Amino acid sequence: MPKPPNLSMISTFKQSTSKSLGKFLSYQNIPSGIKGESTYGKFRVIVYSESIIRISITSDEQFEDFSYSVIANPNEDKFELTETESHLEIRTAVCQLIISREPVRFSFQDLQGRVINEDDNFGTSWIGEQVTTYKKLQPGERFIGLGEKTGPLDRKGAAYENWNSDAYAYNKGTDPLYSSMPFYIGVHHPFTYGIFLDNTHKSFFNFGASNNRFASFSADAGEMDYYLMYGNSVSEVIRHYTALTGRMELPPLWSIGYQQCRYSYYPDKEVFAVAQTFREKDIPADAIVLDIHYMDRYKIFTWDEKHFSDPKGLIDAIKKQGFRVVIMCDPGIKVEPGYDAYDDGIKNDVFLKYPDGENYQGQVWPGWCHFPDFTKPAVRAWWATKFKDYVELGVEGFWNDMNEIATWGNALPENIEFDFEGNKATMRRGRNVFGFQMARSTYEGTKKLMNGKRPFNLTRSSFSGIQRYSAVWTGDNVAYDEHMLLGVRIVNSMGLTGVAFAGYDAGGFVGEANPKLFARWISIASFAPFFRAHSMINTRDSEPWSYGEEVEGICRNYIKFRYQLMPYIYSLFYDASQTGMPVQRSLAIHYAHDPRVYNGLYHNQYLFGPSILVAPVESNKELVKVFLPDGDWFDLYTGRVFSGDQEIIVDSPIHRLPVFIKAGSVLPMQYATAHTGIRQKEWILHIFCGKDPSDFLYYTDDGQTFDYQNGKSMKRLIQYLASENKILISAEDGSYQTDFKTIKIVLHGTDVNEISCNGDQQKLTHHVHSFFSPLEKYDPINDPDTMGEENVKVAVIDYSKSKIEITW
Ligand code: MIG
Repeated sequence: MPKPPNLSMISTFKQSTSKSLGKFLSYQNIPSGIKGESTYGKFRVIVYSESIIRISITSDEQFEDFSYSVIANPNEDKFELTETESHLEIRTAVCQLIISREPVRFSFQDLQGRVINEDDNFGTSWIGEQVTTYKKLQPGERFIGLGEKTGPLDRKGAAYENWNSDAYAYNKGTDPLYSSMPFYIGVHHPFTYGIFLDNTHKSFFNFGASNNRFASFSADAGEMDYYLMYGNSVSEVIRHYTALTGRMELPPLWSIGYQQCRYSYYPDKEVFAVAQTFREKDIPADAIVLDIHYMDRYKIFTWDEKHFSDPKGLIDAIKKQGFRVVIMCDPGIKVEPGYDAYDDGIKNDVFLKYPDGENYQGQVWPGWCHFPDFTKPAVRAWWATKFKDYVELGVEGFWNDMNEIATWGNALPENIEFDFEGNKATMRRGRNVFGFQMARSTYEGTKKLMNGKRPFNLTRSSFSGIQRYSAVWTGDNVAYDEHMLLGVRIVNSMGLTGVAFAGYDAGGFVGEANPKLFARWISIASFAPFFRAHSMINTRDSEPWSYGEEVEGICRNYIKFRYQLMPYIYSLFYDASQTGMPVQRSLAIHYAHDPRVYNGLYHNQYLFGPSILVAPVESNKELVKVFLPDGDWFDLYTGRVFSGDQEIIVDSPIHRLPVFIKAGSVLPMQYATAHTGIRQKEWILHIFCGKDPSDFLYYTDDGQTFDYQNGKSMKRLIQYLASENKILISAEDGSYQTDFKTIKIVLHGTDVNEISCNGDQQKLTHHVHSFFSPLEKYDPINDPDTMGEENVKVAVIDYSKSKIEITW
C-alpha cells in the first residue's frame, strides 16, 4: 500500500490550478460508515439514516467534527457495503451511494440505480484553500431553497454567496443578505433531494450559472462536509434537513399575533397611545416593539431615563390592555468605563480580540464598541444573565439586530479571532455564525430567566439551525411593490430551509408606503408566519390607521381574519415544531414537479398551511392571473368554487387579496379577539366540502409556558371523509383543558339541511356569512360576486371531549 503524501505539507500558495480528490487507495470501517484515502485527499462517508448520508472530504490529516448546525447523530441505520473492482457501494433501505475508485467520485442513486445526484468529473477539488464540489446538472433539474436569498423560486442559472451582511435597502438582486443557510433542494423528475453544506466560511453556490455542466458548492476554507438527503417529496427532504439541524420550540402564542414596530416609538406616552389606539379602533394586536431609542444613548441593557422614566409602569399598563413588549438588543457594547455592561465585559474577558490580544473596536450606534464573542460558551452564558433586569420589568420579547456584525464601514477585519467553541478561528470562519450564536445566547438566557414562560426571540442574522432559537425577519426592505413580493419569496425560501417562523417588515422599512401599498402589504402579511409592521426613522406614521379610513378598514379586516385563524395557525406552528414543515409553504413543497409553480407569474404564490392558497399581488393591480393547483378551490370572499389545475384571472382590488381555500379541508377557527390572550368558549370548525379527503391535526395548549413539553397540551385529529360526507374528530388527547362549551359547525358548499352528530339529528340554519366586515364603498350590494355574501349552513352542538362523528 503506497503511503499517502503528507498533504498538510503541500504549500497552498504555490498551487495555482484546481486539484481534485485522487485515486482510491484504501478504506477502513468506522462507526456508521467508512473512511478512505486517495492519492490526493481523504474522504469519509457516514450514514445518518436510511435517507441521509454525510460526505466529508479533506486535504488535511484529520477530519474535524464540530458543527453549530447539526444536532443529529447517526442513528445506526443498517447499510450494506459492497466492493467491486471499480467501486464501493453503500446501500441503505432506500438509496445507495456509489463511490468510484479511479478517481474517487460519488454518485447518489435510488435502489434501481437511477441517479439522484452525482459528482461531475471534477468531483471535489481545491484551488488553494478553497474547496468545491461539482455536481452534474441533471436533465430538467431545478434548485430551490438556500434560505434568505433574493432571486426567483427556481435558482437554476444563478449563483449565490453566503456572507452575512448588513444589506440596508437591498433590492431584488442583492446578494448576500443577512443570513446564510447553505442548504438547497434539487428537483428533477421524479426525484427530490437535499444538500446541506456544513461549513461556516464564506461559501458559494452555483446552480449552472455561466456554465451548462454543473451545480457546485464551495467554501473559502475548511473541509468539504455535506449531507445528501433523499426524500420522495420536498416535505420529506425538509423533514430530513430539520432532523439534522433541529426544529423550533413553540413560540409564545402572542408572538404570532400582530406586532407593531417603529424606529422608534418614544417617549413612553407614545407607546401607550399606540397601544390604546389599537383597542379604540378595534384592531387586534399583541405586541409593541421598542427600537433603539428606549436605551440610554443606544447602550444595551439600559433605559433612557428621560423618555422611559418608569419602564415597569409602562409595561404593566400596556399588559393590562393585552400587549407584550419586545425590545431591541444590539451586540455592540460601548467602550465606556463606568458603564456596567462594559466594565463587567472587561472583567469577564468576553470580547472579540485581535491576534495580539487587544479587544476589537468597531463603531456602531453607541460609538466605539466591543463585541461579545458569542462563539464562546462562557460568553454566551455571560450575555444570557444580562437580561435579568429586562425580564424583571416584564419584557417578554427580544430582537437581535446588527449581528452580521454590522459596524460603520462594513468591513470587519479578517484577523479578528473567535473562540469557536475552543477551536480558535478567524473572522473568516466565525462571522457567519455570530448572529446565530448571539440569538442562541439571548434565547437560552431569557428562557432561563423567564422561569417556564416562553420568550419571543427574533434575529436579523442567522445560519442553518437558527430555527432552534429564534424567528428571523428579512431586515431593511424598501417600500415598493416589487419588494413586497420579494419578501414573500424570501420567506417561502426560508421555509424550505427549516425556518418556519419568518417574516418581513410589513409596510416596508425604508422609504414610505402609499395607502394602497400599505393596505396590500398588511393583507399579505396577515398570512405570514411572523406578522409585524415596521418603518424607518423620519418617515411618515405607519400604523394601520395612518393611511385613512379605507386602509384602516382593510387592515382591520385582514388582521381580524388572522386572529380568527389563530387556532389553525397555532396548529401549523405545532406541526413545524414536530416535522419542520413551514407555516408558509412555497407551492414547490406540494407540487414540486409542476412547471407552472416556477413560472415568474406564479412563483410568489404559497400555501399558508395545507389549506389556504395566497396569491400575493401588487397593490395597484385590480386583476391578476392566479395558478390554482390540483383540486377544487373556494374563493375566500364569495364561496365560489373553482376547479384547480388551471390558471384563472381574478379580481384583486385593494380590499381583496386573492385567497382560496382548498375544497375538502377543515379549518379550526375562532372569533376575532383584541389579542391572543382571550379564551374562547366555542370551537369553530369551517368545513369546505369537496371531493378530496383531508386530515388536520388541531393543537392547542396554554400558549405561554413549556408545560406542553410534559403533555399539557390538547390534540384532536380532524378527518374529512369526502366520499362519505363525514367528519371524524378524535377524542381529546392530552391534559390541557380548554373552555370550550360548544362547537360551531360551518358548512361551506353544500345544500343539505340537516347533519347528524354522533347520531343526533340537527337542523342547519342558513347564513349569509362573511369573514370580513363589508367595505360598502367597494362592494356594491348588488354585485353577487362581492365579499360577504357567501351562503353557508351552520349548526351549534355541545362540545364533547370524546370522539365525534358528524355526517350529512
Ligand atoms: O442601523 O435599530 O434592521 O429594523 O429599526 C439600523 C434601528 C439599525 C436595523 C434594523 C431595523 C431597525 C434599525 N436597525
